[in-house]
Amino acid sequence: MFDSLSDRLQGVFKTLRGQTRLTESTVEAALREIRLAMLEADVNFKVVKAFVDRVRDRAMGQEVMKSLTPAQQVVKIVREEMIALFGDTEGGLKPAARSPRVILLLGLQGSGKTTTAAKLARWLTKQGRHPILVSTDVRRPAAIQQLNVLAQKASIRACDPAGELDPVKRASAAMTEAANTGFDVVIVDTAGRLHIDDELMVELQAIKDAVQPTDQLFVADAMTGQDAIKSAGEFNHRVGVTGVVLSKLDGDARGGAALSVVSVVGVPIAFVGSGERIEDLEPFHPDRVVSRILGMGDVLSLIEKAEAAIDVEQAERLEQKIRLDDFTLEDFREQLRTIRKMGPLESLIGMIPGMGSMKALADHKPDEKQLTRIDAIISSMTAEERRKQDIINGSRRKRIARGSGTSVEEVNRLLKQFVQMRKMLKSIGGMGGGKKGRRKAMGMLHAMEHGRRN
Ligand SMILES: Nc1nc2c(ncn2[C@@H]2O[C@H](COP(=O)(O)OP(=O)(O)OP(=O)(O)O)[C@@H](O)[C@H]2O)c(=O)[nH]1
Ligand SMILES: [Mg+2]
Repeated sequence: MFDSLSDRLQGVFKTLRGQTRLTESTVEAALREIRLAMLEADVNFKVVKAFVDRVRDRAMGQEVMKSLTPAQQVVKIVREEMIALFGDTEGGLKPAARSPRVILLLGLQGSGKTTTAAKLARWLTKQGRHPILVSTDVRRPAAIQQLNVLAQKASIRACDPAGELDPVKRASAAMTEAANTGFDVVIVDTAGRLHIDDELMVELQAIKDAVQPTDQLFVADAMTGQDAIKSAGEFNHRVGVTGVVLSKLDGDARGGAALSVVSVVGVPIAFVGSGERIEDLEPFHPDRVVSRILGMGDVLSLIEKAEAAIDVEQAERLEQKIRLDDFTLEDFREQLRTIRKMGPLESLIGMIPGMGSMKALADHKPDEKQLTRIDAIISSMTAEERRKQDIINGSRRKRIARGSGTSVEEVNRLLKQFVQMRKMLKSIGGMGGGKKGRRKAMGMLHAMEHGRRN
């Protein structure tokens, strides 16, 4: 998402930076490009117009045109105005005193409510909360079962009173269970419709009256673009919406919906869903998304991802090993697997500053297949070889290459780089533990990933 918008805007900035002095006509030309780029990304046209007008007002100002770095000033203005489009509020859930917190999920059919319910429960668990899920979707056969299955996968309790087919009673049962058993968040999944209809609205209102939600999150399928915005507006009008969850941002959504929703509906984006896995939900951070669009990288998200995937104990064991110079190919393989748990490498690389443009990276894109090969090579070694790589002589190398379906050159390269990496790791190993140490270690592993290709 946002890829083409990002490319185009970065192109505009590049042209601007090429100018030593900005004139009104160069700024006007840039604004025209920005306008087109945003319209093409499916941003609501009224939002685009207001945006461009605001940027123009500020960019044509005396201080900007006369400043020593007018182009940078314009980039700064675009950045600030874009953050303002997102409402300039951090995503996630606002603190609430009430317990249990009750989250009602709303949205059209297939928008991702049920999936989001489970993802949200998982996210809350990570925040130390104890959520309970309940489905009130009695209309679609198997909808209740769908939530139960997802809940089970995520080890979350789903309240499912046997034979109860009244949506309000199902929601109330979850409230009672939460009160009796100490769950501090109740997540209520609701039925969807292809279009907004009165029957559904009456049902949602009844559920709302019964559970008195703290949050009413509208789940919008980002792929449907402006339609998602329109229905968010209607739900807001009829039942009330306190925040939006944009789902399916991993698809080929152009991003316009995300950039329009706050201006059009007036509620902030709380979370974004970026995949079908239960982990694929994150609080929305406007400044980071804007930085990503404008090509400034998204280091914070990257760090968070890395920290979520690394289990602390494992990281400490690793640090210890590095300090004792006892880091083996076995550990290396384990680390590679950890990196892969963080998600596709391409998406991680995209977050590194200066690497925003994937196209430029096309010919040295780190390649998942290559990682599989490295894993295969290490797995073809004996346990002893993995512990003491020095014993891997010529004939062993041949055997390993054959066993892993690779070549002796590849085995050689891997071993050479492993030795280099050990050296690098050792030199940072003495820097002490804690978060900083872990981050450093991750950074080194990434460096290794890059080194492999050189
Ligand atoms: N790629 C991707 N798929 C998603 C995401 N969120 C949900 N889906 C998929 O979208 C489909 C519909 O999701 P559901 O959670 O069942 O949607 P719903 O709103 O509960 O649908 P109804 O209950 O029929 O109204 C499923 O196949 C999900 O796996 C996402 O962030 N990315
Ligand atoms: Mg559902």
